[in-house]
Amino acid sequence: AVRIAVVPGSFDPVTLGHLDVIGRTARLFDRVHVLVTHNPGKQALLEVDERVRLIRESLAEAGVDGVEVDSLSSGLLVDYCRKVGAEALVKGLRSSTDAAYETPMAMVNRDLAGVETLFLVAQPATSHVSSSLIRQVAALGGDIAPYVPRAVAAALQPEGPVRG
Ligand code: COD
Repeated sequence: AVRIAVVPGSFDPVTLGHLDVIGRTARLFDRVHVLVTHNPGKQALLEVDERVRLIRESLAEAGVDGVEVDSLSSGLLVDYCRKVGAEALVKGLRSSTDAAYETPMAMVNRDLAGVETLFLVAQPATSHVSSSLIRQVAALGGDIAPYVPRAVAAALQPEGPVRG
């Protein structure tokens, strides 16, 4: 059977940590859908379409093939999984905070539709990187280049960092 996974997230913006998880998922599954969701609990920086574009460019830049990038404007994550025939969600795990946040969602998604959630442990080199930190550093003029794909740095800091 063809094994399909969905890697969901806000990706506001996509970081080198996200890319690591997407690339590792692509090596484990036949097909991967990266799904940009709108998280109502978070103050957004980028429009969803812009996030999709930046993920596509970053994957091309990193040479990751065979990954589709989509967005979810309404409905449940598991409905999307059903639609594309995915049996698993894949998430990155940076810390016990991530685990505490993700565990109930994984349970609900399995209850709702029998969709399993797999966790990939973050790479030490990028385990401290989060989109919220990037948004903050970018807003204050610091250099985000070490943490994000080139396309993201170019979009968020076209003139380069103000400081650093
Ligand atoms: N290294 C490894 N993994 C990382 C890193 C890093 N440096 N940074 C982030 N990650 C992981 C996160 O742990 C997460 O798994 C994923 O990447 C995405 O992160 P974010 O911050 O972009 O996205 P979130 O946490 O805002 O994710 C939003 C969800 C997709 C969880 C949420 O919007 C959602 O589930 N929406 C669907 C609605 C739904 O179906 N709800 C009901 C069932 S729960």
